[in-house]
Amino acid sequence: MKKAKQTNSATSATASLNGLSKDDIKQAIVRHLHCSMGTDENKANDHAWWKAACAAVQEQVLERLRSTQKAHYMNDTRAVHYFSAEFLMGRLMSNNLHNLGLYEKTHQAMRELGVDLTDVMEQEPDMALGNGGLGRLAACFIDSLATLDLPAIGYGLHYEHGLFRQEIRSGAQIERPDSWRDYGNPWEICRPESIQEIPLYGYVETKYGDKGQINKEWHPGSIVKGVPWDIPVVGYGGKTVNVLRLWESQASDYFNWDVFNAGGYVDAQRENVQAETISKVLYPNDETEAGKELRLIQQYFFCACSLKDIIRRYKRAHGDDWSRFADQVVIQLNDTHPAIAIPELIRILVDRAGMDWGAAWEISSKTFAYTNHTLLPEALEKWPARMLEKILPRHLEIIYEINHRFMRKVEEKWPGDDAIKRKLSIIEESSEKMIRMGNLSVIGSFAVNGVAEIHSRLVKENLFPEFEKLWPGKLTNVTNGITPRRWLKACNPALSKLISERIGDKWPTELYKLQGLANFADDKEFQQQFMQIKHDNKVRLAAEVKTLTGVELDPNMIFDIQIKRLHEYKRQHLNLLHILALYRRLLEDPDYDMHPRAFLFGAKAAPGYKLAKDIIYAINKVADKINNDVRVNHKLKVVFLPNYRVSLAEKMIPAADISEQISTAGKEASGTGNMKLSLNGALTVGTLDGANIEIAEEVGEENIFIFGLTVEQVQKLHAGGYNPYDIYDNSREIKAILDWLETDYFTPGKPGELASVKQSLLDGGDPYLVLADFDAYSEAQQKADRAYRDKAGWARKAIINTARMGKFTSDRSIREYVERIWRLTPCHVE
Ligand code: TH1
Repeated sequence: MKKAKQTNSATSATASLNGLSKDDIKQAIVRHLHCSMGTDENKANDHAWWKAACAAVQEQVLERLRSTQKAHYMNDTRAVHYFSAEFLMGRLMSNNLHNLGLYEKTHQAMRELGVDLTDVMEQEPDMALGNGGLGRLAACFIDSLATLDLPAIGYGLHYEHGLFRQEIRSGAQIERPDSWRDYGNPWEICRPESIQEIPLYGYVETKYGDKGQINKEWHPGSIVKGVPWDIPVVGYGGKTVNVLRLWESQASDYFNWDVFNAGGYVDAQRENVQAETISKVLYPNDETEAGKELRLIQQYFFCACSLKDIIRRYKRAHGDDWSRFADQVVIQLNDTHPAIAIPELIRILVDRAGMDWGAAWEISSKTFAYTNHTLLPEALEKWPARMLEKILPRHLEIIYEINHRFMRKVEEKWPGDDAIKRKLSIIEESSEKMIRMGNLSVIGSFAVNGVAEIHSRLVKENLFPEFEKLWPGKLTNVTNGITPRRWLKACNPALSKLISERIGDKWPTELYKLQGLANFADDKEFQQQFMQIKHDNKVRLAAEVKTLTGVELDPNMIFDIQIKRLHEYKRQHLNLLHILALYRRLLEDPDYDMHPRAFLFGAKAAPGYKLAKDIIYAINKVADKINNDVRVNHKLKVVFLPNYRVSLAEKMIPAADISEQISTAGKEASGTGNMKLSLNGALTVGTLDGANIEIAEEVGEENIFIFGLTVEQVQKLHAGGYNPYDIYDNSREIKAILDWLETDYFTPGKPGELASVKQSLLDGGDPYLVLADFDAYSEAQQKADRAYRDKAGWARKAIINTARMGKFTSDRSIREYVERIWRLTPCHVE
C-alpha cells in the first residue's frame, strides 16, 4: 500500500508541471502522423511513429524555449557560453520525455495506439557529434545548466557526419560514415535570421592614422557563411529550455558572385565544395591533435560565428557600450579546441570597435575561462605559425602581441631567465615555429581548471608550474560529473523505480539523497530486489549481445565491462592479457577455481591509430577462440560489441557487475564512464588515476578493487629506466601469454598477426607499464572473483556504490563552476 502511494506521488509531482493528459498526447501524435508525416495509424511504421512522437514532444519543448528566452531577455541575465568542438548528445527522445515528466504518459498513450515506445525510440539515430568523454561531458553539462535554471548556451559545429560507424569484419574495425541526418533531425531548428559571414585567408594592411596611430585591416581572401541550427536542451522538470547552437558552413553568396562574374562558373562550384567541407566531418581522433589545416579552420569557424552571435545579442541590449561585456558574458573553453576565440575577440575589439589594446585585453581576459582535459603530450595542440599566417594572418599578429606583453611580465618576475621564457612562451621556437594553444589559453583566461583532483594537481605541478607562481589561485579543480537523469533515471528504469520507492523521487536533482540507500545495504529484501534488477538488465543485454554478435551469454556469469575509446593508456590490452591468463589457467587446470565471467568490450579506435586497431583485432580473435572452445566456454566468454556509442552505453551500463578503469596512473584526467557504472551498481576494478581516486574515497576501500602503481611510482619507474624484458624473463605466465600471441593459435594459418601487441610491450618499451601492473591487476581480479561468490556481500557492495555516487552528479560540477568561475544567478522561468 505504502509503496503504491509513493509511486503515485512521483507521477503526480511531474504531472503538475504541465496540464497535458495522456489523451492530449495521443491526439498530438496522431495529428502529426497525419499532418506532418502524411500517413495514418494503419500504414505508419516505427520510424513514422517516432517522427510523429518527436514532433508532438517538440511542440511542448518549443513553448518552453520561448518562455525561457523571454525570461532571459527581460532579465538581461549574465550567461555562460560553453564553446566546444564536440557535443556527444546521443538520442534525445527518452531524455526529453523524462525531463518534461511525460515519459509514463507517452508510454501509455502509444500503447493505446498499439505501438511500443521502446521500439519506436530505437528508431532515433545517435547524435554522435563527439569522440568520447570530452564531448559527453559537454552534453551532461548543458543538461545540468538547464536543470539548474542557469542562462547558458552551448556553441559548437553542426557536423554533417559525426563519429564514424564501426563495423567489425573478420575481427577488424572498418569505418563507415555516420549519417545521423539522412532522414532529417526532428529536434533541430534552422535559424537563417542569425546567419554569420566568416572571413578566412588574405592579408593584413597596416594603415597610419592622422594622429600617428597604427590601424590594421584584414583583407580576407575568402568568406564562408555560418548557418545556425538550434537544438533545444530541456532541463529536468521542464521549466528552463536552453539551446545548443551548432554552426553549419555554406558557401557565401557574396563571395561566389565575384567568382561568377569573372566567368568562373565551375570554379564557383568548387568554392562551394570547399566552404561546405568545413562542417562536413568530425575529426575522429580522441586525445590527439590533428594538426591539419581543415581542423584549424573548423575551430576558427565555429568560434568566430559564436562570438559574432554573442556580440549581436549583447549590442541589442547595450548598444556600443562595451563596459558591461565581461559582466554579461563568460565563455568557457572546452579544452584548447576553441582557444582561437581569444585572439578573435581581441581582433573585434581593437580592429573593429577601435579600442586600444589595454582596454581590449581588460575585457577579453575577464571573459574567457579554460578547462584542461589532458596531460598527454600528443593531445596538447600546437599550430604551425605558417599555417596561422596563411589562414588567419591578423590572429597571428595578435598572438605575437599577446606573447610580447606576456614576456615582459615574465621578465619582471624572473629577470634574465631565458629558460623560463622559452617554457612559458606561446611560441615554441623549434625547427618550425609553433603556436602553443595551451599557453595561449592560460594567459588569455581568468580561470583554468582541471577535471579531477589528481589531474588538477598534476596540471599545477607538471604542466604549468610557473603559471601557478605567476598567478596564484588561477589554476583550480572542478571534478567532472554525469547527469543522473540520463545515466540512471532513463537508462535504468527498474532501478530508478526501486530507488524512488525507498527514498522518494528527489534524487534525480539531489543525488546526495542516494546515501539513504545505504540504510538498506544489509536489508535482505532490498538486496534481493536490487540484484534481481541487475539480473534482468543482464538478461536484456545478453539478448542484445546475441543479436549483435551471435554469442550466447549466461546472465549468471559476472558481466565485466570495459567501455571507452581504444587507447594504449586506457590499457584494454592489460584486460586482454588477463583474459589470456585465465584461459591458460583453465587449460592447464580444468578445475581452476573461478566464477564464470563474461568480458565485454566496447571501443572505437581512431582510424589512423594502428596499434589501437591491432588491439581490437586481437580481442576479437581471442574472443573467437575462447567462445568456441568447449573446454572453457562455460566459464569464460569474451565479447566485443561493435559500434560503441551513447545508446549502446545506455544498455551496457545497467547490466555491469564489474567496471574496468585500468589506465596507467597519471594518464586518465578524470574518466566519467567510471561514475556511470558505479552509479548503476557496478564495482570498479581500477587504478589510482583520475576520478577513480575520488570514487574510492566515496565508496570506501572495501567496495572497490584498487590496484597498481601510483603516479609517484610510475614516475620513479620511468626515471629509473624501466625494462619490460625484466618482467617477461622472470614471469612464466607473462612470457607464455606474450609468446602465445605470436603463434597462430588465435589466427590459424596466420602466425604473427597479433605480434604487434607483444612487440609494443617488449621492444616498444611498454610505455604504459602494462607488464609492470599485470600481477597486481590479476590479484585484484581474483579478489573481485572471491567477493562475487558472497552473494549478500556483493549486493551490499553494489548498493553502497550506488548510494555513494551523490558527489558525481554534473549538477555539483556545474554549481562549482557557477560559484567559483562563472558567477551566474539562476533565472526562473514562469
Ligand atoms: C577526456 C579525458 O581523456 C578524460 O579523462 C575526461 O574524463 C574527459 O576528457 C572529460 O573531461 C579527453 N578527451 C579529449 C578529446 C580530445 C582532446 C583531448 C581530450 S581529453 C580530442
